[in-house]
Amino acid sequence: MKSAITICLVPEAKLGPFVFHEGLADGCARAAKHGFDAVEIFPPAANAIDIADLQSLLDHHSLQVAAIGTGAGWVLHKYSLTSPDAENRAKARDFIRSIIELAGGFGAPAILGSMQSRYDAPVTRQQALGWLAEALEELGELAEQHRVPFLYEPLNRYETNLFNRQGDAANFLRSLRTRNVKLLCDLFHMAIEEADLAATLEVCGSLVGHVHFADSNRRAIGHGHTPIAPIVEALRAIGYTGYLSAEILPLPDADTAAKQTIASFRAAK
Ligand code: LER
Ligand code: MN
Repeated sequence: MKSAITICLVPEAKLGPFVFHEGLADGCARAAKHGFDAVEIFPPAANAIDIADLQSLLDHHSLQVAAIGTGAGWVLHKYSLTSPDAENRAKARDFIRSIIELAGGFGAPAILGSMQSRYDAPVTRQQALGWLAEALEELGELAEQHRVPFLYEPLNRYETNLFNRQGDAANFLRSLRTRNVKLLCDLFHMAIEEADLAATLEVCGSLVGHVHFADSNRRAIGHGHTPIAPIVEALRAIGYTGYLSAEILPLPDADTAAKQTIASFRAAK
């Protein structure tokens, strides 16, 4: 398994679960200094990233891109794949497509988290899941062209009413034609929703495509009450070799959270 840490480039998400907020150069330098293998980036849009600049930072610090998030489409524009407004749904797909292309160029997957949003009457669950499935079919195939998966992230009940539990989301993904959408298992959401995190990961098996490495209170692993050893054992048992990516609050400060994360990662690995 490989380690990653988050860099947020969206000032409006300053209070979100991201470790570094001072730009790509600063975030890459600090990620490398702490010994991470990769960075996970939360950009305002695909065209906000200068590809050559990012590549030179990655080369300079021997880092990879673990994944790129699409949540700014929701935070900044309220774009949603399950909006009742067809034009909004189309803009949501455009936004995500451009992030898949950007991330694909770095050999990394894009993430669907907040842009799934939630449905409310008069939209029915069936309608919302229909729109989600249609989008995942297309976005999964687009990601395939870059030989990376597209990541679907079940969120806790306070953030979505589509899928809160990994097993339910896994069954939904198995019902699609595309085989290229994988689960992003965020241990913070799982601590709220799952009865047994390790057993859930074992059931999801090869569908586990990425892990957000966060404790029960969304702080660095070891700063909450999620027992991490059985989770890592389960990931090993299913042959997971992807990232454990610290999508966490920068508490008590970014560098302490980073240091705690890398220590927990090394102890667990
Ligand atoms: C995104 O990865 C996530 O976990 C959501 O809770 C958005 O903050
Ligand atoms: Mn997450």
